[in-house]
Amino acid sequence: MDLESIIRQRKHRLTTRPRRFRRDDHSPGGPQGIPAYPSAATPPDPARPLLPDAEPVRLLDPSGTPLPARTDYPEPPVEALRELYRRMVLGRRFDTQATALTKQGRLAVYPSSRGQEACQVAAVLAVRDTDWVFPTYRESMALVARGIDPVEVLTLLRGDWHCGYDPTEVRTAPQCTPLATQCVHAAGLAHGEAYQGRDTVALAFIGDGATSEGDFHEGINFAAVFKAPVVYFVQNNRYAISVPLSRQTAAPSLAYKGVGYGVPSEQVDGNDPVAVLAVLTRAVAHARAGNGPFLVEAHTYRMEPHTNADDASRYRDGAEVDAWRDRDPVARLETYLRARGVLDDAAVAEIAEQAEAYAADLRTRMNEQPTVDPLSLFDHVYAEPTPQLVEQREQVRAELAAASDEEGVA
Ligand SMILES: Cc1ncc(C[n+]2csc(CCOP(=O)(O)OP(=O)(O)O)c2C)c(N)n1
Ligand SMILES: [Mg+2]
Repeated sequence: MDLESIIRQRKHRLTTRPRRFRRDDHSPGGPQGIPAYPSAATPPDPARPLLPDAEPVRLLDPSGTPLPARTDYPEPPVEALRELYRRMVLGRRFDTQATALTKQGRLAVYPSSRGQEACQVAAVLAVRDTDWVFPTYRESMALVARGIDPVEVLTLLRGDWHCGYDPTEVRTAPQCTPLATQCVHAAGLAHGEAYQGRDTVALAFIGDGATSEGDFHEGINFAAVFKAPVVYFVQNNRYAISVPLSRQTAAPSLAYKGVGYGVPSEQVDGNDPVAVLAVLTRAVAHARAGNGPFLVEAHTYRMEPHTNADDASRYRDGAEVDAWRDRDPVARLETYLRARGVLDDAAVAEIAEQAEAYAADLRTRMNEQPTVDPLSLFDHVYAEPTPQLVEQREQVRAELAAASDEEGVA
């Protein structure tokens, strides 16, 4: 093709391609046909002060007794609370099974979220299937509570090279190990979705320690400026591996970190499942309504070591762990639901049975030897493999072929 034809073709493509957006389309009104995307000029939700309550929101006391009702955080419907309980029981059983699988050599590593069941499960119940979730390595329980196959959830921790599930199908990003990177991804996705006129909310999980990372600050700042519908959910479990909260921040609450970016925030008792669901439901509604991001800090506790490879007795006292055992979120919700008359011995036994069946199925499937093609190690390293990579691939292929010949002879 001569130069003139190429230019003509390019010009044609440029003029006929649908206009995507211009910089000034960020103003209310947006591109034609797309509902107004709230901009920095949109006034903030007047009902939401930037500062969180001085005390974490709590609707049940640690024994499961209801506290006075709050008009700002109405109690979720009882059916939702019953389902929350069921998924928390299943989640806890999943968690103990995953820890056992590390001891059997079936998982390379597992970061337990025992003690954080209220946060893990209520968070995914507060969003829709069409919303996006951005988890960290700690959120395996949240992902199974979202309905993702537990074997797919554990694929990465088994040592496979991919995350097991299809992120676009389940609208859940791969679990992030590099701290806080998911905060930026969530801001970008939420911005894009809102810009295209969809009311998707992005829920980004983050730990207390990771709020010291630059990506957390960059993500929340971007989301605030562009009013991207993100809920940043900080699970303050008191430790970043061995580093206690007192060495992480001098702020009175991690929720205060939202204020500097113009993001309204709230603190919640992270071991009170009813309060976590109520606070996150409102935070998600705030973001979905076009008011921009929201930050929630849940005060909770990691009952187990950082991962199965950690020895927590080297940096924390057993008495501290025991004190948190008394604030167990599963027992707390069970007591409350029994008192409300929506849970009895038979229902508790049935849910426990479901949890056992769930764990047994997980055990069986995790004990099957995975079939992984060793040559897939070389896929997706570069779009065009380098000569060295081609050579190494050939070396491995030849070794595998020789090994299978030997097996055949023996
Ligand atoms: C950028 C980066 N720095 C350091 C690490 C190592 N690291 C892994 S987990 C972790 C602690 C994170 O603590 P926190 O954010 O409180 O989450 P938690 O593990 O308690 O859920 C650290 C420092 C990492 N994964 N990524
Ligand atoms: Mg932590």
